[in-house]
Amino acid sequence: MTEPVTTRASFPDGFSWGTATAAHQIEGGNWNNDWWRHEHQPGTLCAEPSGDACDSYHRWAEDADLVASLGFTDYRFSVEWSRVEPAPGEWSVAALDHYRRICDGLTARGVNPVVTLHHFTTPRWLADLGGWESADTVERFATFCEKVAVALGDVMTRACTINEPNVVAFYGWSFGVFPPGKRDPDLADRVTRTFIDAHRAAVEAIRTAAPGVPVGLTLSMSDWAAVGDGDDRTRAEAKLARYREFMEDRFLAATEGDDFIGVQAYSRARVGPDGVLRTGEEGVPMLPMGYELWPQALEATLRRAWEVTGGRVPLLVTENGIGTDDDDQRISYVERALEGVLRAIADGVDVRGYTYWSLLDNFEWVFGYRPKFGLVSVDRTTFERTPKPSAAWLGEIARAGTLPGDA
Ligand code: GCO
Repeated sequence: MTEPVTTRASFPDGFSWGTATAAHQIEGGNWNNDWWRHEHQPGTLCAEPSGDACDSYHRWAEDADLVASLGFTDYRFSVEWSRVEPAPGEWSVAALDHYRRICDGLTARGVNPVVTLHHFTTPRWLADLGGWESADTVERFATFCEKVAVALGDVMTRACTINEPNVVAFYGWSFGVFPPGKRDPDLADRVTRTFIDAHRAAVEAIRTAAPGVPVGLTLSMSDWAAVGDGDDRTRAEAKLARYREFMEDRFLAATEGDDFIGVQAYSRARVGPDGVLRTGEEGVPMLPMGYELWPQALEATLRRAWEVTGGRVPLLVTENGIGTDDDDQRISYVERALEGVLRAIADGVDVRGYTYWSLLDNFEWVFGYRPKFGLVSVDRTTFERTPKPSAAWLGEIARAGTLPGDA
């Protein structure tokens, strides 16, 4: 496929430039959640346990220094529910204070704290009570959001309710590789509905406790493509429509009235008559994550989110990135993705910011520490952080508000 020529232009004034992490992937020692248990259970696909991760629970100030010195305006991180509410109804003041210190520390460095309330992990006790299969979790999550919003309301600049609920529902209950490792489409459907209700309840709880803080959902989206000819093509298209409905459209419909939609895109999903294909198109490289190197995904998903929601809610790229050992490949992937963002903006899509996943090489869930998404590498023994060339490259774009070569 030939790509359209980009009309190079600057990003709009006030466009935010961030980098993201998530508690379980960087903090270390999060033994009280469902993922930790999953990592230690025999028979899962997990490559290795998360262990100390990047020790960011203790080294958050070093991370904040990096974000600020590289030139980013925003840092998106998540609060770990199992630390804040280690047992039902038991709230840790110390944990909330910890996250408040991070927000204050970022602000002092000139960086906006963007807080995610749920990023894949659920307290063990809650998982044991049925977790997202139980409608009771909606209220428990709203209460948790309220506690966090009360504690951080005056120091966070944006709140993301639930990170990729579609991925959690699909991989946890349909595909069976995330906790709780089930393969039951009806349960996956029920979990999806719980997530949607929980998102709405969380928006309300956060708006009440922290008025004025923009709040939204962050959704994993793919550039879906049907392949095949004739009847096969027709069947592929029907399948694609069902996937999209399950993975994306139901969630997009639930963002009505939100302050932003967080679009998260990495690659493309090719669908044949029997489902998602595991092989890439000839000539398109496959990444170690098992999907195609497809920077076009970001532009496609931004345009689709905008179209499906009728342009009623502004968009933010809350994640985009690439797991690769080749940092030049990272730079060219991000550059192409950003060109797509500029094209979408030029066509009137209201995109307010770009967030690279991730600041650090970190715990990539089932894959363990093998995939390297970070702008900064982390020594697995000393935890020493070393910025890669892509970190300075993207930081410079953030400072300038234009792609290299543009005036
Ligand atoms: C997400 C994931 C991140 C992953 C990233 C790379 O929000 O998509 O939660 O945690 O690390 O997507 O696969």
